Amino acid sequence: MSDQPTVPLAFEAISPQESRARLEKFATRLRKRRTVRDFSPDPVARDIIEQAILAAGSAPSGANQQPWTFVAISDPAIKSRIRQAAEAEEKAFYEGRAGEEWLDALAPLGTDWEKPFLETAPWLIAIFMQRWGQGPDGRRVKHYYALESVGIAIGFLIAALHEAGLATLTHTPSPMGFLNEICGRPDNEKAIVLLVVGKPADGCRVPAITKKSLDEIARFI
Ligand code: IYR
Repeated sequence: MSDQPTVPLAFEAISPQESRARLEKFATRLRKRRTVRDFSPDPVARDIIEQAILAAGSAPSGANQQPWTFVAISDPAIKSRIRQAAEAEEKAFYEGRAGEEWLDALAPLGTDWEKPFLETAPWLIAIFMQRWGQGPDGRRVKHYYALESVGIAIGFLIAALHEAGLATLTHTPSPMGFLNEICGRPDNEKAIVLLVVGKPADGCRVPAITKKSLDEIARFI
């Protein structure tokens, strides 16, 4: 082992019974998460968003470089600019750029170019990947597995917000370059997801889709 400083692991040993009981609760709750496109304008307190971002920031990352920036947006004027820019991209996407095969794959979701939720929902969180970092001397620092790391952090964020009783939409208007300008992020950062966050609208409905079974997604060898 190296002589880097260490601290004791905060580890709580539990029995298999306790594992099962906890998983039953946790997995049952996670399975109730659904992507929502119909949001209530009800506000959500900033400290709730802060705690969820802190949970996301605890995710593992390549060389612990934590190559992410979370921009949480609640200002109606900024949300409106984001909606305008996103809808311009989405219109081009749905009216040709996507191609027939992609549009066929999206058909069960019933999506289209209009994105009113970008203004209705109380929060948008733009998650940026830092393609490279900056050393104290201003020189570029290579980031390892940045995209994988950001993907894991976004998973933590979605799970934390769900646990907090909030709904999310993993929105990916493509391309998302406009977010750098609107959010004031530098060129080394690339928007990966625009997460829409809030409470679902009263009477919100979601597509009748299902998740694959264990047999379909897992192999034990
Ligand atoms: N970005 C578009 C299209 C879209 C693409 C995928 I892949 C989805 O899972 C859902 C939508 C939109 O947001 O409508």
